[in-house]
Amino acid sequence: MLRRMADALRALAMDAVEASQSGHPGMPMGMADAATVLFTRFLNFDPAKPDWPDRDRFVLSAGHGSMLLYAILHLTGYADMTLEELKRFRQLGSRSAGHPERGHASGIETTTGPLGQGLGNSVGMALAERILAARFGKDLADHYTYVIAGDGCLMEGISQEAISLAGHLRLSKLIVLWDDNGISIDGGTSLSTSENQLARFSAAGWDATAVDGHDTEALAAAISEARTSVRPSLIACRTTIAFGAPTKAGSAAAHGSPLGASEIAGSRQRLGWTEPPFVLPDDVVQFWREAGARGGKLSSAWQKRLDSADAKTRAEFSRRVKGEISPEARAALAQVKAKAASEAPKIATRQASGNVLDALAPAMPELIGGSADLTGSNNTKAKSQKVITSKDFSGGYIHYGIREHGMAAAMNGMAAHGGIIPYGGSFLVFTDYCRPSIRLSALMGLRVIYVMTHDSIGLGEDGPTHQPVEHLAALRAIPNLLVFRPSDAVETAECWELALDQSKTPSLLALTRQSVPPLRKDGGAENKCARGAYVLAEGKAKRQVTILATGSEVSLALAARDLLAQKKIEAAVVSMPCWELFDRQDEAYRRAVLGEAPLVAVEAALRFGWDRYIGPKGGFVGMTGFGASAPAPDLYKHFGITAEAVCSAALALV
Ligand SMILES: Cc1ncc(C[n+]2csc(CCOP(=O)(O)OP(=O)(O)O)c2C)c(N)n1
Repeated sequence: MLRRMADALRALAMDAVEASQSGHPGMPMGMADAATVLFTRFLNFDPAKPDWPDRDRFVLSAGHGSMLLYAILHLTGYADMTLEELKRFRQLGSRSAGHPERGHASGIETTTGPLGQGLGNSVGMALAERILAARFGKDLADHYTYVIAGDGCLMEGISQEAISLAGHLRLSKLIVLWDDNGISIDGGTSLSTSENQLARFSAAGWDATAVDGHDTEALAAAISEARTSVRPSLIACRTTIAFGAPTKAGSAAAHGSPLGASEIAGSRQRLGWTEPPFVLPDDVVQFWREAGARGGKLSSAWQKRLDSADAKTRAEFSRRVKGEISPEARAALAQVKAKAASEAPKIATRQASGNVLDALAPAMPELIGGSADLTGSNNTKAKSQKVITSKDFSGGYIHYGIREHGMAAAMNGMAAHGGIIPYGGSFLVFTDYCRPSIRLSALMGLRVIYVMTHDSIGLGEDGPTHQPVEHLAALRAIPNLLVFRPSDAVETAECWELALDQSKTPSLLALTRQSVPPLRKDGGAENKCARGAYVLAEGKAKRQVTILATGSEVSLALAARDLLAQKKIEAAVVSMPCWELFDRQDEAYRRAVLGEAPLVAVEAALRFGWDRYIGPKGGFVGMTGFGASAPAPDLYKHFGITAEAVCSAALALV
């Protein structure tokens, strides 16, 4: 029966790809046997309760094989993946998008398609399980993370970061099934790789074994074995792409285009599948539904365990899974804002961020921090945070190593898993090293917080390789990402509060290495950064010019305002820590902030993007190219980012 159940997946994949004349039939046909074994014998899931927190997680990292997942979701009884949805594969508004998209249908744990990302996410999911188990015990958190990955996932650089982190942390409940079919788009994988993957995984601390990916008993034995391992496990499933297709099996021709009518007819014959397209035999459906129903008992038993837990544990677990901010965390935020306002420290915003974390961490155990080997520079580790190790997952801080991409993908996995709010640090310039994952945080709508310090030429001597100039613009271009650039300690605390409050949006804090003067003396109930931009200093009489600034340049704008005042020019200064939030405000507010007077913007970065506020005729003081290696004050002078320059730019407009 397993074979016929797998053939149902093959038939649905062929038929859906044929119907839409688009998609990838080969991978689902090749991995159908392995997926059938996994879903019928091992994976704990409940289509009636897709969000059951202790379900096993399944990640289709080879997202181009999306039909494999959709067919399984349909057959196991997920209500929203109807046969109609399969017939509308890849059509506008269908749940069965080209690649699996989190949120489009229940049972899709994460968005995949950019190869390797799913594998990276799975490391975060497996880590999240360990962290929750350390706090809540096996009764509430005890599940596996299974991945299907292809050659492409393993070739991508991100896989190295993911694998090596998982091996180091001994994420023993992470099990990867590799679709070892020797084929990618250009042809045989021998065109481009000759790596010994088993040796590679072993070297990273994994168990690695190979099986015939069409032998269901061998697959089951390998998965059983992997579940008992003390290390993460790779199972190389040797498969034939488009298994069953008479001429295209085993060839790249089956990868990314419909098989065509005659090849499909031939496949049906070979497989002994006599049903017409999208028709499923009752007995096969029944077996699949039974596999889907397996989890009902498990999820109810789990629910009983939660219900019988003590009230405090129950409430805390539920709060964390819902992603609600506790009153204790709110109080800590209020306190740290008030403290920043009253003490008015002249510190770098990275340090101000560190102060926020020192206050927050004890009150917010769900906050899991880390850095890609720049902990001391990013100020990401709170004093109270214990380091998470392979032997002890009860801590709150992860040394991700020099693996920005792996860190970001793992954070996406943790956020997608639920129960955790991840943040992680690096230098702003290295957002380039993890941009694909940042983009996916945004696309999926995950609360992931990027703490990116050394945010301009203000970092000084490390020079242009380390000085971001185009990064703010590039990050602001990503939809559904809040880019914050706070100007002082109070704004930093406010921006942290806003980032934590976004349940469906990632945030990035761009923070200075260098000290900045305190600008805000009020740190009360009103979060001024919440509107994205606000008038920090108004003109005493009618404004003649408005200066827009972010982060470390807000103090320059204020100094320029003083210079202008000496020349009897009335200038207002607008602090603009978050463009995206400002753009969401109503027109009246935006107009009131920007005013009617000519506009000058100052930001130690490229002008790119600023024209939307200042217009093509507006003044801009910032960078026009790469930075240089020198002490920060010399660089600001050298590149002309000074109060005098802002003053001149303003004078040129009034
Ligand atoms: C980062 C990234 N680069 C390129 C692609 C385009 N692409 C989709 S599938 C694929 C080949 C993948 O080969 P493999 O994982 O062996 O899948 P199979 O051919 O076995 O289905 C490529 C290059 C992608 N989806 N993501």
